[in-house]
Amino acid sequence: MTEFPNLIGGEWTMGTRSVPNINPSDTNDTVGMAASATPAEMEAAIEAAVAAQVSWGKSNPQQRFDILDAAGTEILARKEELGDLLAREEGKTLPEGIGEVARAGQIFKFFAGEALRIQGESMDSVRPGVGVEIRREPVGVVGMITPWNFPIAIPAWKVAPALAFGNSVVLKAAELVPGCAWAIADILKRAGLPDGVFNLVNGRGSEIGPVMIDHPKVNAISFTGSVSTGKTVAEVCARNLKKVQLEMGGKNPMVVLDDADLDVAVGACLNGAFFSTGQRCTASSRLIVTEGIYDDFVAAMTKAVSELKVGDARDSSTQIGPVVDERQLVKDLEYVDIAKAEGAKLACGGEKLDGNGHFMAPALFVDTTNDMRINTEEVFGPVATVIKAKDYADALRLANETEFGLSAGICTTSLKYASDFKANSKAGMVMVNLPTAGVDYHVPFGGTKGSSYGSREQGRYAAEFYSVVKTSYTLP
Ligand code: UN1
Repeated sequence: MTEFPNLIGGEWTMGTRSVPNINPSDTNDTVGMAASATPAEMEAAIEAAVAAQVSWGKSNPQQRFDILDAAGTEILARKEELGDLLAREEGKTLPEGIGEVARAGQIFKFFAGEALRIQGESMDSVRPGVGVEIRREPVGVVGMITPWNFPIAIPAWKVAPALAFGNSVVLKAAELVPGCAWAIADILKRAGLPDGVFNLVNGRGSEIGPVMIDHPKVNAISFTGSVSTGKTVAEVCARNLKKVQLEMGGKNPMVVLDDADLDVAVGACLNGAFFSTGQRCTASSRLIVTEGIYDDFVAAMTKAVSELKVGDARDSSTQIGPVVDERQLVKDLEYVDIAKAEGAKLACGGEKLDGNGHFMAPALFVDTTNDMRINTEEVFGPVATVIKAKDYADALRLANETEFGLSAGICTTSLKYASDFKANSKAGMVMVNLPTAGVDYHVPFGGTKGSSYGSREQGRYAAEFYSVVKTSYTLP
């Protein structure tokens, strides 16, 4: 049986406890056994990270470049194999899994380059003869908590910038997807990363998470997950005066205007709402459609959704893989019932499908209103709704009327409406004629309101979280 051990201070360890990694497409298939760390192992990993950070923080940019670049090269070279592991443990389709692995490789390459580009500033003081310098320094030890839905890309976009800026890392990946996190650990170790600079501590979040976020020697926490856990993380970090960054949920609107190209709109909505089984915080879960195109859109969208082929993630004919686990499937089906009880009209799907996996027919609700629970709470599954809007102004209002603000899209052929939407959407990311999900790796990622907290992830902006500036004054 394959084992996915933790990596603590450069040592692989299965510890005293392990849990099976189950394939959501076929629950009879065990991908391997994953180490499940104890609080004491989390403590040990933090101590290892503290010790290793001192020299890693002083390492030169070439060393960091070489290691991150080598990791990126290996990830890209093995994208089919690792994409298959991802599809097998998480349930993304094979093309999605391979695409995500490629993205992780590109992220490592990007941040390899960033290690060479860490910049400072120098300027004259306002006092005569005095010079001022501003330098970016590592934050120290960064703790990371990552979700199951992007098992390799999200760890990559936290770990790569952390290392590029000279920090050491303790990563706790989601229990459902230990394989991809283990692959990153294995690749970094073989790329020559010194012991203790990167530590993998998978285990039960409720047991080892608090040890990490409350620990006085962990200087910063980067978290992606639910709003409720995120709030707790922020509270504990605030109490410890710890730097914190949170990426949480979304209830992302996709506006479809009368002048939209119907095929483009249906394509963007189908991808945004249902690809990756709708398990993306950037998923287009509220489709806000103006009156003139509403009936045509609903007819075309219903047809497209009902034709989606749900099945084993690694079967080449599958378009939509399984829901990640039993608990999430129960939650998705509960939301279908909630929506029905609220008076939303089910156009198609919404039922559990037969098979050895957690399969669900993608659900499309029509004639919904923005105040229904199905439109205010994040489902995180293959469920989308259609909301009718009078005109553009009404659609914009509905799009912004949410406690979240991650991503927002508009389908239109009008430059005027596209420009107005980019200016007036309250989301952190805006897409025109594109799905709300599926972002680039070299530009900032993040939202407003209940979706994000702290500085942005990814691209050059990652420097804000993974470094701290020092200002020095010199009188020669
Ligand atoms: C994407 O849509 O390409 O958990 C990325 C999530 C996000 C990542 C989405 N943090 O879904």
